[in-house]
Amino acid sequence: MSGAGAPKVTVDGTGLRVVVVAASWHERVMDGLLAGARRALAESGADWTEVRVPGSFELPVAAARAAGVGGGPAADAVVALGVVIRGGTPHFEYVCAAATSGLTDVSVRTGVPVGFGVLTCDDETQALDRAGLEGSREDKGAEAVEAAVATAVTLRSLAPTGV
Ligand code: DLZ
Repeated sequence: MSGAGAPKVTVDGTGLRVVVVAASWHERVMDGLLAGARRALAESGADWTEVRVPGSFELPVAAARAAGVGGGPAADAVVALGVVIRGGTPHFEYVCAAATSGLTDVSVRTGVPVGFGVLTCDDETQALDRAGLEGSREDKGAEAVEAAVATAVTLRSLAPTGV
């Protein structure tokens, strides 16, 4: 998959409450993703809070809580940020699959959009290129925010489904 064809999404997120759940592996890349997410959130006008978890495997459970599972107020949108880099064992596939299916599940079950800002890369160079840092080609932290906020705004215009 390449970043070609990505839309330029600009939305007014004023009045929305967004929770950013961020993993902690690969600090330099994560710093870029978080900075991009913060820039996009500030531009959108949404209010946000951030929580950290150890690895991308833990993102779904934190996203679920942010989306109201287990009690407490549900955010209007959740943004999940993480970086998984392929190693020499099948661990990569398991962590990527758990994060992807877990976050999809949270979104569909709760009706709270989850922006997917989890990089799944062969090496650190690929990850840095997508981290929104100086010299990066893409800014996946910002893209994940824009997608989540835009979807939250869209969902407000649709009738509740009872899901
Ligand atoms: C164990 C592990 C490995 C090998 N690699 C990564 C990674 O590249 N990115 C990431 O976010 N997390 C990694 N983890 C940690 C798992 O996500 C998880 O935190 C641990 O398996 C503990 O549940």
